[in-house]
Amino acid sequence: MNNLLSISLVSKMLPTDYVGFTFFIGCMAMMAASAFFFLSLSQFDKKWRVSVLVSGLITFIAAVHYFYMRDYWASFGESPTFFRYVDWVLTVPLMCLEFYLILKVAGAKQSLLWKMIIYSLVMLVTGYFGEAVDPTNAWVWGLVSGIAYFAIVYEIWLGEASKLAAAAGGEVLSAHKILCWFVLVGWAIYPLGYMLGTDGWYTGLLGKGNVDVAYNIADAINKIGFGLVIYNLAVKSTKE
Ligand SMILES: *C/C=C(C)/C=C/C=C(C)/C=C/C1=C(C)CCCC1(C)C
Repeated sequence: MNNLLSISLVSKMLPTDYVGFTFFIGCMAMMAASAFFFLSLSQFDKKWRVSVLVSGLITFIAAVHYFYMRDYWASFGESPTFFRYVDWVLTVPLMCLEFYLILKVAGAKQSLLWKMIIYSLVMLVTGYFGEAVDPTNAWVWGLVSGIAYFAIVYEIWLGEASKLAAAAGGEVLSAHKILCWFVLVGWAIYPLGYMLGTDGWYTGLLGKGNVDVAYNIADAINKIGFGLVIYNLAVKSTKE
């Protein structure tokens, strides 16, 4: 049997394997969050259901990847970089979709959605090249990725998306602001993890660390946190 086929869902985990532990907790947290979002759907007005559904899809897609990643780590003791990036390529555009969906009340156009999706794909594809394809130039790929990341930050904090949020006002504006902080602070954990996991001019400053622990913590904060902000917005707007 080849290596991929022999991956099983029950592999050994040592008590000292804290990386494996964060993968395990990630599986459970993402699953629980998905159940929570899906089961809450019927309580909301129709126009909010899609947003909460997308929150659930984000954590559900992550849950499935976490099962694979946990097992990959347990079997090979290596970072599951490929599954990690497949997960992100699916879930980060869905997070861009969340911005678009809540800003639709203020007239957000599809061009805003596509712009953000393109920025996020540039950010992730270049990040993958730096980690998996051309790690000797990790810092160059990381820099390009970082520029795309700042384009997203700019768009939501100061660009078109921020203007739409201001026009929407009320609960949409407050939710948008919290999501902006998630992207600025919560998402910044990823480039930090990248710098701990790759070699570059920054290695002397930061030292080396476990990239998966950083990514797993960041995913839990960002995917579940993002979903809860949307959930909260849906609860408040349904009551009004
Ligand atoms: C659910 C997954 C999320 C929100 C993933 C977000 C990932 C990033 C913001 C990654 C950013 C990166 C950089 C800004 C530079 C280095 C390479 C990356 C891809 C780690």
